[in-house]
Amino acid sequence: MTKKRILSGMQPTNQLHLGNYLGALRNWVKLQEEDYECLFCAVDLHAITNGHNPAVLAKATREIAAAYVAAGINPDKCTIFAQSAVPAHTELMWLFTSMTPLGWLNRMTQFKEKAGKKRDNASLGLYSYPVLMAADILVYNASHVPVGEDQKQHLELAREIAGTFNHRYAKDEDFFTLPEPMIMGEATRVMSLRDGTSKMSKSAVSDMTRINLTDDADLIAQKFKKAKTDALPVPASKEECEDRAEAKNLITIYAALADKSFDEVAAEFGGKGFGDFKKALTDLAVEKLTPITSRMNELMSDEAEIDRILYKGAERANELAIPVVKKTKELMGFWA
Ligand code: AQP
Repeated sequence: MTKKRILSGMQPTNQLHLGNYLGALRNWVKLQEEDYECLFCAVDLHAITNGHNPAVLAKATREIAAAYVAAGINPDKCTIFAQSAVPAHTELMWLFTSMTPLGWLNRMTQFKEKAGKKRDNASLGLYSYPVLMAADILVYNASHVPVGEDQKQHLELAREIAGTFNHRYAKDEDFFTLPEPMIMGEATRVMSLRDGTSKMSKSAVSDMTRINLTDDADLIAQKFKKAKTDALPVPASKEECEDRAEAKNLITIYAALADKSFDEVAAEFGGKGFGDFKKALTDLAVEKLTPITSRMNELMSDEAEIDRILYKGAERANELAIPVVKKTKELMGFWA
């Protein structure tokens, strides 16, 4: 029987942060031990949709690959590659654009958030991002996509596109697998350290809003120390977190890093001052992240090794993706 297949990716837009790690990467490391074929890419084509710096794109792509390996993804077991090294993604995306009504894209909250008030200046790439994401997934017939909560809506769109294609061109047979989102762990949506109502994000202007995987112990301590909280003691339960988004976020982060439940951590620290809690949180984050950071730095000093991993990954990814696009075009009636 064919193995179930996982596809997921991260954008080389900036440094990876704790949200990317807890919401996605850490879960991938666990999943590679299960019965899945795993493909993990650096989604560099997505990274250009909101403006980018050509001088750092390749380096950021290598950094993503280095972060994957440093966090524990085994390149001999999983396929690690750059999205742009597999042209089938963009070809399939184009085929999908003609079966994606604008109304579906208009619902996407990520576009609304990223385009903000300057919607008319936002690129077509940013708007059509979810269609490319659908192609990223469907071109491998991935059965499961481990992502953070923020990507759930895009996954639903990928399922709608797959369903539309199957209905229109494949006589309702399951040519494209409808992918299942996998939203795992306590920290499915890590929030900004300065505003508990907005997501921790690579592209947020202030670096103090996030813990980067490349931050050293001093910087981690400084960022948690300055993280917004309130004048009350640490909440002792979820119920006490009402209107206390920042406190809830810090407990969630602690729970995810410690592999404990939210309730366990709230019971342990509830009623104490935030000073003590932030100190414990810093120690825990440093303990968990420092080995990843140093391994990442080590890997980044050996570019040739990262390129070897990316090259091998691209070969395998192309091998899987090219026949899918070929068959898609055949089903759509293209001259071959
Ligand atoms: N704050 C978060 N909490 C939990 N999971 C998160 N992810 C991102 N932010 C959080 C998950 O990380 C994976 C890779 O995300 P991405 O690189 O594709 O970009 P994104 O989702 O758009 O994340 P950012 O940090 O906000 O990037 P920018 O600012 O560059 O757009 C995904 O699985 C995502 O769910």
